[in-house]
Amino acid sequence: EQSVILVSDQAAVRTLTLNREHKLNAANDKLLLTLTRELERADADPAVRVVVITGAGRGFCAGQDLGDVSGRDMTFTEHLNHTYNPLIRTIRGLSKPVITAVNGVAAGAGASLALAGDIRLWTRGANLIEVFSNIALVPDSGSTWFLPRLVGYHRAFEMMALAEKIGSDDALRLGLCEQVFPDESFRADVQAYAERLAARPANALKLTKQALTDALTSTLDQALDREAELQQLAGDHWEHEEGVTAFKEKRPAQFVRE
Ligand code: T3D
Repeated sequence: EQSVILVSDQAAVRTLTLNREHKLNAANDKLLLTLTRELERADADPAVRVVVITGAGRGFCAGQDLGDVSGRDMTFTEHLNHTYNPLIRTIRGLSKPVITAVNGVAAGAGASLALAGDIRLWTRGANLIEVFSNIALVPDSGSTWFLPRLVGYHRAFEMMALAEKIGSDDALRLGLCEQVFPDESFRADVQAYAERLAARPANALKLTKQALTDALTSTLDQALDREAELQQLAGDHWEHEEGVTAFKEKRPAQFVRE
């Protein structure tokens, strides 16, 4: 049986590819649980500095596999707590940067997954649909948290209520992605971007992710306290010394040590 998640390493970048091409990588439980496990494995592997999540074929992820819902022996609440919620929590809690490389349509929970990355890279032809209301469900897997923080309540509500397709130009304008690359060179462009990120100071990036994530739900006072606490951890790390020394010696800093 073909694996639902393909795992490949190039340089310090681990790429996890959703692999249910015939259904635009719609998610079944096996895909969701395997993806979560592979993210945890990538986090624990010292050779990996950046993780990329992408899709095989012409889609990124069409959300929940609708063929798998009826006859399920779990309630919706149980199902979300068993599959999607641990996945999104794992991405947001990962100590390494996660790039979602959105190679095609991202719909429903697939849209939430696309938004959950630390860096979101899209192909020109990609699009995102908060498709849940088409089947009279509530946006889940973090969409209700990510989207209003990016576009505000009103635009988020409109996107969710009308389930209209957002193309890459609008996504860039609205802040749903950081970069748009041509379809033809997408895989190579994502790899090059990921390698650039992998050369950055890993400890400082880990702490930056923690600081930003905490600040999203804190007061300014709390954020200032948290910065002061995390800055100590950054300042005590060899990366900081290397950065300062490299600056003084007028050479590029070397943040990767074997
Ligand atoms: O716990 C819970 O279960 C709740 C969790 C919910 C999370 C959710 O994600 S709910 C939302 C579920 N997703 C959808 O409702 C999306 C359904 N799909 C679509 O609306 C469209 O397929 C797309 C807009 C994503 C893409 O359209 P298009 O025209 O590019 O492709 P297509 O022809 O519709 O799809 C291609 C094939 O993929 C097709 O199969 P076929 O006819 O060639 O055999 C289609 O049925 C299949 N497919 C696409 N999405 C799904 C799917 N099969 C199962 N589940 C899907 N979600």
